[in-house]
Amino acid sequence: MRSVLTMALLLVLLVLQPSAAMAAEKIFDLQIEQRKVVRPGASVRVVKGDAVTLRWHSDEAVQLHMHGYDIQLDVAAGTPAEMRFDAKVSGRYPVTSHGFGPKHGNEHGHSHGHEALLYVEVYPE
Ligand SMILES: [Cu+2]
Repeated sequence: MRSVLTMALLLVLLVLQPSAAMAAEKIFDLQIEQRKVVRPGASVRVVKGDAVTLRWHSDEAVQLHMHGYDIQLDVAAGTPAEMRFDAKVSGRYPVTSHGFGPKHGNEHGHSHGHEALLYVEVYPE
């Protein structure tokens, strides 16, 4: 009886394994220098289901905004800060700046630089 249960459990584990292996934890270290992301291609690619961390490093204080997932993050100069999200919806999402320097926090409203710093691309499974 016990071995049957063990077998059943093994089967369940074997069946579950492939899908569990597809979702991954992905961490990206991103460096901003002189108001640009230092990274060839300037996009981050993940797969739907991934648990994603964008770890931002900047040489200047900045408030970042990832569109779609709508995450805002304040990054201080020289101190890494993290954006974490589960990539539940596929698509291409720009990360823009709400302003560099120490003053942006007092600004009203919601303004962006005209250029995206980075694109996050979430691919279907
Ligand atoms: Cu914004």
